[in-house]
Amino acid sequence: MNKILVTGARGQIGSDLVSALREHYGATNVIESGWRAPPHLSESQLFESLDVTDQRQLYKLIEYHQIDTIYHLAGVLSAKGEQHPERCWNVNVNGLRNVLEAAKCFGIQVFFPSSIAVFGPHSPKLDTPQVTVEDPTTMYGITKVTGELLCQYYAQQGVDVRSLRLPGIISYSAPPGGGTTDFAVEMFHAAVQFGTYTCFVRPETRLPMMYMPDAIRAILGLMQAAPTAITIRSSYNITAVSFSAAELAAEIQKHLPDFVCHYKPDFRQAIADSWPSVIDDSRARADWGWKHKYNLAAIVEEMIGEIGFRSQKAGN
Ligand code: AKB
Repeated sequence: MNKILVTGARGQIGSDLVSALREHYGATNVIESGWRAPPHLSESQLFESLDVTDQRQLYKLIEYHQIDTIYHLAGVLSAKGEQHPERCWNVNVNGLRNVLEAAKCFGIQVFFPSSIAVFGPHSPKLDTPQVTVEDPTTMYGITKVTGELLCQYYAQQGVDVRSLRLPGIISYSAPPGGGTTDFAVEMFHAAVQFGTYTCFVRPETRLPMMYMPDAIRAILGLMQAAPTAITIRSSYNITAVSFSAAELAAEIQKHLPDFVCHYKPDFRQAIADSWPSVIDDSRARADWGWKHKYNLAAIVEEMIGEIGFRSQKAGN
């Protein structure tokens, strides 16, 4: 029987992952946690306030709910991390260490989202291999490299911890919060609502991306794979598509021909420039059968449809 704790449950990935987990494992077996309780909770939605840097609070919650699986999504993303580096280190590293210590203590399975941010200017930009130079320039990237090493260390001590180096995630249900790949999601919303967007990276900036339903399938697929299939305990490279800001704008214009995109790069350009454009995820595909479903055209079609439908419903 799975009794699941999701940290950072109200973030971009958490919002969709919690619904998928509730569908798979039953609503009452999934406990959401985060800084603040959401304003509206139905009776079957279990929520606990949790600061992952507080080890005692975490242990109490695990014991009380008899948790056997943690999806540890609480974290500070790349752009926010540059504005608050100390908080980024504290939440991303100390929070993860608390979760892994608890996992060792209570025999808990853990999912940890790493990122393409582990790579840096000396990592190959194209087909970035699973094992290569990792020299991140951001505090966020540094915390993810450290996190991966912690995962590998605790795995050697018997913890069943599994991880993915996620690319930019695109979704319509919850907004991303403080990342560099956020321009992609922002562009969709601005295109539908205002017909214009000022993008904070240059048009030729190309990054690996993935649509949320693919990301959810990847996370669940990894966690459900037989332990013997998992040959990498630091973190798997994983990807779906790579496109530039200009290619995304052009694909959106196929649906919204009047859409205009302007470009005004800010500090996030340097972060994007330090990351790979296309990564090689062949180990994930070979080890546990990872396969993406959505290409750029399919992502854009669904995103435009869903955002349009939702803003019509909201009367915008
Ligand atoms: C970010 O932009 O910070 C994240 C990531 C790629 O890890 N989306």
